Amino acid sequence: MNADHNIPSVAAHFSIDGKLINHSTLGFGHINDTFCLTFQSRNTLTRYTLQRINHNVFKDPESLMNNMIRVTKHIRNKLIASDSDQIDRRVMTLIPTRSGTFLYLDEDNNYWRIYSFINNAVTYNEPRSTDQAYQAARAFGLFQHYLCDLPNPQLHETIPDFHNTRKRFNALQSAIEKDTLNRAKNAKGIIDDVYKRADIIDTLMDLNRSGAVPTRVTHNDTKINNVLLDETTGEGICVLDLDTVMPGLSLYDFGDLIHSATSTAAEDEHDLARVNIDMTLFDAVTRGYLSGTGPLLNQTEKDHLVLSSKLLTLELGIRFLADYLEGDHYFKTHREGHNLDRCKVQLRKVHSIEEQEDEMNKIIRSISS
Ligand code: GN1
Ligand code: MG
Repeated sequence: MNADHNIPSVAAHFSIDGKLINHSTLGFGHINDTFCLTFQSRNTLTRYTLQRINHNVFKDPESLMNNMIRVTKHIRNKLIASDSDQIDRRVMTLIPTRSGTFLYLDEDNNYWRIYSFINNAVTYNEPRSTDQAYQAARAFGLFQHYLCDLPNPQLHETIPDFHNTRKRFNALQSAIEKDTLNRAKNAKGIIDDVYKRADIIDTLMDLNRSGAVPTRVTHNDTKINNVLLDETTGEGICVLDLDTVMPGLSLYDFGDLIHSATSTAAEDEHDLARVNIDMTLFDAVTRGYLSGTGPLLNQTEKDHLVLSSKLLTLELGIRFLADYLEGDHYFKTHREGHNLDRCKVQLRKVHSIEEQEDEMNKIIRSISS
């Protein structure tokens, strides 16, 4: 926990009854700081999730919160309209501050927000079964389905060009050329590996520009640990981490799901021999995602599921590598060379996809028919 933050004083600005009796860090996110708070009111204990928004990454927290309010309200209305059970466990609930907004800005210019804590639910960094992979993917698919008719205006772009792979690639190139920390020599093989794949960098954006693949409201960070699964039933219950929900392509969400939910190795696994894209999990994730999106995707989108798996896996590798070369300012790191290790895992996954492309296409054909 960051010793600089006075959590009780932050929590006191939110409209919560009772006394804060405990707080601890929570989750494995690379960007924001997350804490679990326990309040006692008479004999009842209630938990909440407190987050500090990383404003170096999210430059406009007010607009971001505006997105989040609209998105959670829209989903809540959909759940009500469909007579869903346990609505408060299926969509995040923001807690207002004592002045009635949803953001508290402290003296050090940190932005804070609180949600209700969803009990009896868990996240996984890697899937432990095909059912978990299916459930996580279905929840993200459903999420996109719920948001397909979000009324105008368009959501604010919380990180401009977030999945603009061309810009990500150019940023990497410039980091390699500058090589400010003289780290490129540690990454020679992996840099070559990325450059060999430069020909696919523009593919998804080109499909979008031509109109073949539409812009939709997408999550844009569909890592498997960004969805809660019910601890008892295993059902994918609630999608988290809504900071990057904005205009995007469905294929971004599918591709990001594939690299995070079809591999049982950690994102920073040292032993690359343990890293591969598992075809049973690929089958489960694809089924889950398509069952959630329902009839939403068009044929061109369906035809590019494998390509998006490869491109988004590569894109994240590029981002990890650029951050490593630039001095690890973006992703939180916990050891030396952490971002380089993460990049190697992503590239190993790209290889694994290339090795199994035919099999992946076969799986998709069999699901579609
Ligand atoms: C970050 O915040 P978190 O840890 O869920 C990142 C994603 C990456 C992911 C890789 C805003 O997600 O884009 O895919 O790390 N989020 C942002 O683990 O950059
Ligand atoms: Mg997260």
